[in-house]
Amino acid sequence: MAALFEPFTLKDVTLRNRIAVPPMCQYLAEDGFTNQWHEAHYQSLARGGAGLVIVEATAVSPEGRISPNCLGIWSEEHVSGLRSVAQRIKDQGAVAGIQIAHAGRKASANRPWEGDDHILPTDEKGWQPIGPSAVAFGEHLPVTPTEVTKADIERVKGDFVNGAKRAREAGFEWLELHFAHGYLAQSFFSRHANKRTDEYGGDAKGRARFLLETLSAVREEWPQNLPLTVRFGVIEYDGEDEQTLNESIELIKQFKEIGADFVNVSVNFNIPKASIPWGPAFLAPIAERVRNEAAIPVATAWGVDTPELANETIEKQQLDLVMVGRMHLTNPHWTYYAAKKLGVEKPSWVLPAPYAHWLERYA
Ligand code: FMN
Repeated sequence: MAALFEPFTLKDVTLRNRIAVPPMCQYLAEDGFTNQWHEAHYQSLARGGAGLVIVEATAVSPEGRISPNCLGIWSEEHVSGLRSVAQRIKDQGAVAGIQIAHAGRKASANRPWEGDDHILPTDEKGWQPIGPSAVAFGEHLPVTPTEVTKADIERVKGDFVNGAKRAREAGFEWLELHFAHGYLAQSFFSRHANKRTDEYGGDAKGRARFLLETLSAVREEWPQNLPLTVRFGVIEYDGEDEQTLNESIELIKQFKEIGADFVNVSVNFNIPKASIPWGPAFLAPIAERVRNEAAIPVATAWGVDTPELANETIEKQQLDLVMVGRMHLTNPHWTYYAAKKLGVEKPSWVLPAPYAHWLERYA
């Protein structure tokens, strides 16, 4: 059996294989609500055979959306639509995950295909973003965020806790906190974005405080028997990478101590001009280092998306799960394709019977 097709158990949840669909924003919600697009999209991804499907960055408050069309989980009214999406994922045999998020200073942006740039707070579609300090990301996101007060920090932590509660009410079994990609939590940990002089800034301990307090508060809410995971950028590619990586791994050890079960290792994206060495599975060795040094199961995305490469990262114990993003957009049945390529016995049966039977019969 190919390593990629071994089941994976974390807490009380077992994935049927090591393939996960990472969160991918669809930018098609109105007022944060799911619609038929989300239902069909997530159902088809789960039908394709992946072990875990993580619903896109879902904002814990309206101001925490990347764009006006991001999903939301800031009110009880959002729960029923999300429940329906989670149910569709589960009905297809995948574990239903969700990423909850606050976009921080990158909030209030146009959709990627409509410019990806800030919508100004003066525009009726836009709003004023917040951040750890009044420092703008720059380039296409030039709006200077409002520096959060301690009251704001308490409010946002509470929003994450309420988001986690609602995610559970909606039936999700795998929770991912978005601590990556330059959004609010990641920017708190960043030397580029966080210039605070109070206890939420300064050295790594201060910059970590918001992340640790948020995780800890969510841990109280999220059931102990279900995976609580973090997507965390551990490297900026700004020339100070060893320092960032070391600080990040130390922080991940603390995440683990206060109850994180798994890390989806990613890139920081706190600055517009990073020198990211894009290439197949370029983060796998970094994720492996996190796995070994912090002794926590990991996944990563970013070009781990040929069956052979994905299988190798699991076989070599670099990763515990592979996150296959864009390839799932080209082919929601990527797991079937991988099963065939890797010589899995009866590969068609990673798909539901009405497909599998005919594919096997006329193979
Ligand atoms: N990453 C997140 O953490 N949250 C998101 O909501 C999110 N939205 C994305 C939307 C799209 C359309 C794409 C292509 C990527 C998005 N990402 C997001 C990043 C993906 O999760 C993933 O890291 C990226 O696609 C690289 O993996 P891949 O090479 O397998 O595609």
